[in-house]
Amino acid sequence: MSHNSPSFVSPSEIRARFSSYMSDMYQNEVPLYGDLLDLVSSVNNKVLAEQPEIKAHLQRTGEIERLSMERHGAIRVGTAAELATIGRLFAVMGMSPVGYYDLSPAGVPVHSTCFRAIHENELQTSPFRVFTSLLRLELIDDPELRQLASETLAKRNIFTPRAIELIEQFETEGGLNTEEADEFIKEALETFRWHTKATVTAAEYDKLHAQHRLIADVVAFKGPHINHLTPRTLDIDQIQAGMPTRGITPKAVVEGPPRRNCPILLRQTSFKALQEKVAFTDQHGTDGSHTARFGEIEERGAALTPKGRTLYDELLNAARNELGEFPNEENSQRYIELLESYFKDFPDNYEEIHNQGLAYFRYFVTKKGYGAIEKTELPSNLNDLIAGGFIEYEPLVYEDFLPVSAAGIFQSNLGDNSQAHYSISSNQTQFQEALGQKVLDELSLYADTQKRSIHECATFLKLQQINL
Ligand code: OOG
Ligand code: NI
Repeated sequence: MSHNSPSFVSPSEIRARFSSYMSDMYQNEVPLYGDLLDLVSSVNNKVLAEQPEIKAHLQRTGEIERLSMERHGAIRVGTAAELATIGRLFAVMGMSPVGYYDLSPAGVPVHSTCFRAIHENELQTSPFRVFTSLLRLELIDDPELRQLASETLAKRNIFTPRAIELIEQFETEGGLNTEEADEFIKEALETFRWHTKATVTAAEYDKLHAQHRLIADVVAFKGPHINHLTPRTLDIDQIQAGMPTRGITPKAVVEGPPRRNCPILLRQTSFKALQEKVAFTDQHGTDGSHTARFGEIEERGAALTPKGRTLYDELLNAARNELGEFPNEENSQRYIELLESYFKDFPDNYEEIHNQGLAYFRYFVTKKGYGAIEKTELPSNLNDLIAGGFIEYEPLVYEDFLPVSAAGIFQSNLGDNSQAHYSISSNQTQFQEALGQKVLDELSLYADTQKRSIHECATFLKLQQINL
C-alpha cells in the first residue's frame, strides 16, 4: 500500500517545471515571444513601482509570486482520441478540464476547454493553463475533404511512446518519482513542438486551407504545436501602446471589458501570426509556408459571479450591438467609447462589487481580528465582521477564458476571409464524450475557494461558523 509515497513529485511541481520548459522552447522557436516577455516585465515593474496600492493588493493575494511565471498556451487537436490522451497527459501535471467554449458561432469549427489547476493552493504553485480546442470534422461540408482530413489524422501519433508509458505508470502507481517526472516533462514537450515537415502534399494543404485555415493548421502537421504562450501584464493598455514601438503590430482592439480601476475578468490583445517555412511531403526543401503561431498578452481581473457575469455579457453585447459590426481598425475608437460608456453601469470599486455580489472574493482575518481572538465578543455574521474591521477581502482572480474574446483572437489570426457560418450548434455532450470525462464548472470552483476562505477565517477566529 503506497499512498502518496514521499518519493513522488507533486503534480503541481511537474506543472510548474513543464510550464517553464515550454516557455524556453517557445522562446527558441519564436524569438518575438522573447521581446513580448521583455515588454511585459518592464510594464509590470513600472506598475509595481508607481502604483503601491496595486503592489499591496497583489501581495495580499499572493499573486505577486506567480505573476512573472504566469502563462497560458493554446493547442488544437484533431480527434477524440488525441483529446482524451491530452486530458490524461495534463492530469499528470494536476490539470483538469474546466469550462466549455463553443467557437462555431464565430465561424471557427472547434469547441474547447481550458486545462488548469483547480485548487487555490495549486494555482499558487503554478497557474499554467492551456486553451485546448478540438476540430469538429462534422463541420467540414465537403465529404471528400472530410475524408482526407480524417484519414490524415488517423495516421499520426502525437505522443511519444515513452510519454504514453509514463502516463500509464502515473495512472497505475499514483505518481512519478523525480527521474520519471524529468523524463515525462521532456517527452510531453515533444507533443507541443513545431514541426517543419508537414503530413500532406502541397496540393492537399491548399485544399484544406481553402476550406478553413484552421483545418489546415490542425490536419497538415505532425502534432498540435503550441500556437501561442501568453504572459500576464498588469496594464494591457501600456502594452497595446508599447507594441508598435518595438515593431510589433497589435490587433485593432483589446478584447474584453474596458479599462477600469478594478479590473474584471480578462482583457487580451494579440499580434498577427508569423509566416513559417514548411516542407510538404512532395517537396524537398522548405518551399511551403504556413501561418500558425502568434503573440498574445493578457491582463486578469476579478472572477465574476453569475450575477456579475450576466451584467458583463449584457453590457458587452449592448456595446457591440450599437457598434453594429465586428470591431476593426476603422471603428476601434468608437468601440472603446461605447464600451466605456456602457460599462459605467458596472460598479468600479471593490466594496460595491462585493456588496452587490458581482464577484467572488477571498476573506482574510485582519490584524485587529487576530488581536480580538478570545478577547472580544466577535459578531458571527460575515458582514458584521467586515464592518468591525476583523475581516477584509480581496477579489479572486479570473483563471478562465471568455468565448467572445477567444473568437476575436481566433479571427484576428485567421484573417477576415475565413469567416464561415455553421448551422450546427454547440455540443458539450459530444465534447465530453470525446474527452472521456466531464468538464468542470468554473463558477463552482470559485465558489468553493470563497467558501474555504470563510471557513478558514472562522477557524482562525475560533468561531463555530461564520454566517453569510
Ligand atoms: C485559441 C484562441 C483562444 C484565448 O486566449 O482566448 C485563446 C487558439 O487560437 O487556438 O487563446
Ligand atoms: Ni490565448
